Amino acid sequence: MAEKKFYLTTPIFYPNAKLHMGHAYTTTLSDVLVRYHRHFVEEKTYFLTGSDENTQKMVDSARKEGKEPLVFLDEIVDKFSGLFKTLDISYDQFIRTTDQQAHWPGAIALWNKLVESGDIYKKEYEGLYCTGHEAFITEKDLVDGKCPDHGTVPERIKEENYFFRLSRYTEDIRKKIISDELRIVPATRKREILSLFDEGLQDVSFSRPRKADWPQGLGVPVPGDDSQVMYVWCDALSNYITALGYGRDDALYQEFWATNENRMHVIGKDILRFHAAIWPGMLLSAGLPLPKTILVHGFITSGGKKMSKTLGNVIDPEELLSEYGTDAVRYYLARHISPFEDGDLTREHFKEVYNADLANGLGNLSARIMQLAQTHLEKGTEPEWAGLPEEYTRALDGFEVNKALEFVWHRITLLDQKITETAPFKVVKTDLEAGKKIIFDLTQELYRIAQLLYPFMPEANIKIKEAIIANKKPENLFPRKD
Ligand code: ME8
Repeated sequence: MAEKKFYLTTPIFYPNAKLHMGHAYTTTLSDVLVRYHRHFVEEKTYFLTGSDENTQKMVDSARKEGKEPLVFLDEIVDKFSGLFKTLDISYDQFIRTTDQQAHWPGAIALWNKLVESGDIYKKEYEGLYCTGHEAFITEKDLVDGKCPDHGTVPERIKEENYFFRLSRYTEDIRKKIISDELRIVPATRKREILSLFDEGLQDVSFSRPRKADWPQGLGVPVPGDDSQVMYVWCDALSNYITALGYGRDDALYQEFWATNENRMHVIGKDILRFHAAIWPGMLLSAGLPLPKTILVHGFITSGGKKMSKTLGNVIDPEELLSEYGTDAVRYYLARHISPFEDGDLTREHFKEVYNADLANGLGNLSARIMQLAQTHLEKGTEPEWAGLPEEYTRALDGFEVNKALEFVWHRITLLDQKITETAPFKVVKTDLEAGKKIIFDLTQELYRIAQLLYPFMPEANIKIKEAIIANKKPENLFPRKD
């Protein structure tokens, strides 16, 4: 049988500021799913992330710091990879949309396909452009003349653009979403996007006149018209196949997109329309296969409110990482934020969860068991692979990473109770062999728990397993925080 494949992408991030908690969330959720597929489902995986660079807001941020945009970009992208490294994100490729070798040939090839299908046409257009969204918005979206999401006054633009005939694909895309040929998860998001189709999809402005203050190398040129660059969402969405070599050396594209049934995008709820309407429209126009699944997660708030500098409730992922470590941050995001709804994070709740679930929970349990093992057992052992519990695989196959961890924590609670009930520390005094057998069994279950933690907490996974094999106490995994 042919080896099974799994292709997963994160959104590509805007490098106009450093990454925030929402970015850390979308990437951690993605990484957990990929690690599960790579390690346990034993599929050949390909995990793509990257940065969305051809944007006005990046140019604005660079200028504000007095930096050349391309220099500014390199610095920010370095910081992105730094954060991903600390978060233990196991991506295979980081695509940058200013990459003229990796990205541009594919973006141009795709554009040419849309032209061949008769879906690109020129039109004079007037509208309100919000740089925050990198999209046109309408008069009725405004509150006090401002974009309600970004609090900025949009720019009135009148220009001649190339348009993409998205309207033509309304019915095709709608059918595919209804039938789950293009699966939108969860169902609430599927309903939300389908209601947009009721009004019919509008054609989209797909290019912008090249701006005088954009350096060479920024903005993918429209083929045959150097005065225009591709609209940033047109160029950004194509990253999912350009990175695989579409339009240049397309071996990976064939392997992970064209012939692979298991290809998915993870995105946040604010960019659903781009992924479930514009992107499928582009692929249909080009005669290319659509993604199979789009997993749409919610937003992270803090104290029930959007994180914002004015409210002072911004939590920087780097800050949590340096205080609590990689596994703790991954744990919180995977267990305490639902992948399907909005979730909340405050410093107080993080600490509470850390102390309860990690310091007193997993950390204390490992220390207790290994103390007993080290004292009473002669050597360490590694249990046979027992396979994955059904509750665990069911949760992860349905992307419910929080449920999978709930299941693991239930096993942790049971194991804790087992120590109390069987009282091996007493038994060894009266019947040494019976006591040793109990302790041995405890180490075996602890080992299995550590195995199940692999996709979520790669460090704890290794440290606990190593301690059991070497029959020693693990280092203090999660020191209590006061
Ligand atoms: O949208 N909680 O980039 P981006 C959870 N470049 N997720 C959040 C969030 C929050 N508070 N805030 C943002 C872009 N996100 C485009 C994508 S893909 C072809 C182009 C999520 O840097 C947001 O939903 O603004 C999105 O999925 C991701 O962070 C990247 O946001």
